[in-house]
Amino acid sequence: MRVGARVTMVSDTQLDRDRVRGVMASERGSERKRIPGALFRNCKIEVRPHRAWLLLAHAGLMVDITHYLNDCKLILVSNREPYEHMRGPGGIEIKQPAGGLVTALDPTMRRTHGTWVAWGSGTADRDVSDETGRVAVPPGEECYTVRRVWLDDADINGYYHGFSNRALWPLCHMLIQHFEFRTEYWERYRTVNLRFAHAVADEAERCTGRAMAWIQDYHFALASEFLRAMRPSLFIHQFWHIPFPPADILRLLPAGTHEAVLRGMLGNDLVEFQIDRYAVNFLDCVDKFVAEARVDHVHQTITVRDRVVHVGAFPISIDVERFEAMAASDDSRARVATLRGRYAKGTRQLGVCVDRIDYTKGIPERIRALETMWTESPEMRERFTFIFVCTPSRTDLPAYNALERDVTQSVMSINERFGSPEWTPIVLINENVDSDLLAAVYRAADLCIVSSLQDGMNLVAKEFVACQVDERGVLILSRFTGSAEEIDGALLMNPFNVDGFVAAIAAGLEMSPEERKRRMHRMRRQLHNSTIFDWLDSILARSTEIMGTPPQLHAVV
Ligand code: ADQ
Repeated sequence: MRVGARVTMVSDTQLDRDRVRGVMASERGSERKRIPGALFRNCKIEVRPHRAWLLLAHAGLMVDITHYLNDCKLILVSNREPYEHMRGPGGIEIKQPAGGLVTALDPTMRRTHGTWVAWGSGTADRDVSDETGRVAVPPGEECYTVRRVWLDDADINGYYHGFSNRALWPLCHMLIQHFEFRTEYWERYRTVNLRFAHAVADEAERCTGRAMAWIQDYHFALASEFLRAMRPSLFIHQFWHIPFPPADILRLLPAGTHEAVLRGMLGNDLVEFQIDRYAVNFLDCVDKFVAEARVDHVHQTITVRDRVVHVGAFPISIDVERFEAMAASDDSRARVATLRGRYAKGTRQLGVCVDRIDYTKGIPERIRALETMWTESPEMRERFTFIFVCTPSRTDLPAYNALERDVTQSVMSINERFGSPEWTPIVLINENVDSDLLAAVYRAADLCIVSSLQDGMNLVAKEFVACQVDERGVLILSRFTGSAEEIDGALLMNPFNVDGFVAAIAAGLEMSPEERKRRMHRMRRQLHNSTIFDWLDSILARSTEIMGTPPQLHAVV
């Protein structure tokens, strides 16, 4: 815990205590949650026409996509692993990262007995894995395999902190002032991608029937091409979670490198993006930089030599019913009362924002808008309190540390300048909070601001909508998020335009209860038709269509 910064903090344990001044905590190790023991036991099964099978577990509704896979083994590839073995005081502990991807894919992996290939990042991972890095999970049930790929410090620096996070991440978000290319990063990225491709090829080799590899994200732009060379007939597809930039930005990568990234991605049979704009950028880049590729912009396909690569938009979402249930619980209701009693007494409103501290999320821009509003319109002071739930992220990179310091200092100075004994303008929760508390904060809020400068999708916007069970909140959403192209009912704004940003906050605060309800109701209805399980379903449906194997519905007992 770091002590010293003069800001106001509230955390789960402090909710029921008085406000604490002068302390800020940061629990860096807490980004992962422990596995709830019997989470997936006692599953009951139900059929839904035109959609996949659903597993009703007490964790919420989960889609079962086994009918798409039939006898086809799913080999999933991601940088982070679904289970991490850690050395703890009482022996080896198992942790599971919080997040939508694991929530959606873990049940699928359990039922299909697939293999999840990922970086073995846990301190005790090697102790429990066999000589090829394989371990059966989840503990006590052992129904699928995690295949760990080992990375040393130089690999992590070059592949992960280097090319992935200092080069591709800023470039794809078009924030080129943060772009940093080193040959060493690139070489490590290639080596690690090759190592992952070998691990996947070996897993495909081990299975007697067909296999499908599904690669996640920008950490593996080259893996598909390597894998294609090793296993030409394997069905390979990739979901790209972040934006894909236009050609003029991609070519900031040195000559040879940007073409290599595109050729790498063309190793896939299907490349999935969050929204159509990113898919279009990818097609344009391939058109410009890959001489041997023929691009069909209408059908969104690319022919390279004798192969056809399909491209499409598949917007990711959240486990809507899980968030809704958390927000509607008795615990949540009690927390909402506490939060509103403390921060939104009388006519005062409560705003919230939730982010990893990342320069793509527009946090300084948001602080600047609030500061401008409170400076230029003193009558807006005391009208609302803002809760910032900001979790430190990628703290090994200097740009992220600098941003965290900057955010803390700006919040302190705003609180000192505008605050009063009765009012703290910004309450900073500088830690990773558990999802139950998050759901209560979302429910309690009258206003949620998502101000990303660029964002592939942004799940916070969707979580806020899911948790607004009272339908009283307004969503102020950056135009530059994937969510803005999906959600109809938010107040859209441009975070670079401070006056427009201030006007959007003012409009949100002034909006009538009827108008808020109308918009929120519409957004909630949309969200229910587009959950993370619909996302999974549509990707697998498209994959099997391309593979030429229509799904077979069969009873699951
Ligand atoms: P991220 O950049 O991580 O994901 P986002 O979609 O906003 O961005 O998801 C962040 C998640 O972390 C949310 O579930 C949020 O609740 C959680 N979170 C953030 N701060 C937290 C805190 N302090 N405490 C607890 N939880 C916190 C990338 C892309 C996105 C894309 C996702 C999924 O950058 O554009 O939406 O992948 O594809």
